[in-house]
Amino acid sequence: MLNNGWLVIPCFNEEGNVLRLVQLLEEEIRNKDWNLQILLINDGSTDSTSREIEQAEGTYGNVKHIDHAKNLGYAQAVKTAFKFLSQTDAEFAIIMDADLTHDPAYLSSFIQAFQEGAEVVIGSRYVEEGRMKGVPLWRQFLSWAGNLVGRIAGIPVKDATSGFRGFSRSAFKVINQCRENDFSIQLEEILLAKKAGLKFKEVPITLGVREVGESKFHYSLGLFFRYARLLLKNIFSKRKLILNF
Ligand SMILES: Nc1nc2c(ncn2[C@@H]2O[C@H](COP(=O)(O)OP(=O)(O)OP(=O)(O)O)[C@@H](O)[C@H]2O)c(=O)[nH]1
Ligand SMILES: [Mg+2]
Repeated sequence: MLNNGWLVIPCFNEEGNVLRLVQLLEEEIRNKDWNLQILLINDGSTDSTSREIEQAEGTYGNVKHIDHAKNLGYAQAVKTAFKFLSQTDAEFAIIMDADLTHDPAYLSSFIQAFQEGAEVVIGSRYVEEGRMKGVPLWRQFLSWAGNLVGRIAGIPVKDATSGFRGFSRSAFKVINQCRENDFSIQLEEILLAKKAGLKFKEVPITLGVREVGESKFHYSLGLFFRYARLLLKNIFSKRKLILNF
C-alpha cells in the first residue's frame, strides 16, 4: 500500500484557476484513504496567483508552495519540485496542470497504476477511452502527428507530451537528470525513463480546454528542433541510463 503521495502543480499566472483547482482536489481527496499533499510551484507569477496560493495554503493543511522570484519556466519548476520531494518521504508524485484541464477524478487511475507497480504513469489521450474535449482541431492534429513520429522513433508511450503524469520514487532521479529547459522536458523525461528501464503505464484521460487565462505553450521552431534532437538521440544512443543522484 502506497501512502505518501504529492501532487505537483507548476503555476505561472494562473489566477482564477489555482484556488479552484485546489478546492476540487480537496473534494476528490476527502472521501479517499489517500495521504496526498499538494505542492504548488509559483514561478514568478505577476497576477494574483500568489494570493490564491496563500489562501489555499491557509485553508488546507496539506498544501505547500515554493516561489521562484522570477519566471524560470515549466521545466525548472518541475525540477525545483522534485529536488524538494527527493528530500521528503514521498513515495510517488503526480504532475498536473494548474488550468483545470486535468480532472482530479483521474487521480485514482494513477494511484492504482502505482499500486500495481508502474513507475511512470502517463495520463493519455491516445489510449482506448482517452480523448480531448474542446481542444482546437489544429492542435489535436499537431499533437497526434508529433506522437506518431515519436512512436516510429521508439517512444514507449502513445502520449509523450501529456502534462498529466506521475512518477514513483524510483523514477524521481530521472527528472534530476533532465537537461531540457522548456516543455520539451516532458519528452526527455519519457526517453530517460525508458533508458533507465522503468515500468510505464498509460491511463486514459479526457483533456479539457483552458477557460481562464492565457496559454503559455507556444509552438515554435525551437521547440520542434528540441523534440527532433531528443528523438534522434534516442535512436542513435544505445547506452543504458544508470540513475544516480
Ligand atoms: N512554473 C511554471 N509553470 C508554467 C510555465 N508555463 C506554463 N506553466 C504551467 O504549465 C501548465 C501548462 O501550461 P499551459 O499554458 O496550460 O499549456 P498547455 O496546456 O499546453 O496549453 P493551454 O491549455 O491551451 O493553455 C500550467 O499549469 C501552467 O501554469 C512557467 O513558465 N512556469
Ligand atoms: Mg493547459
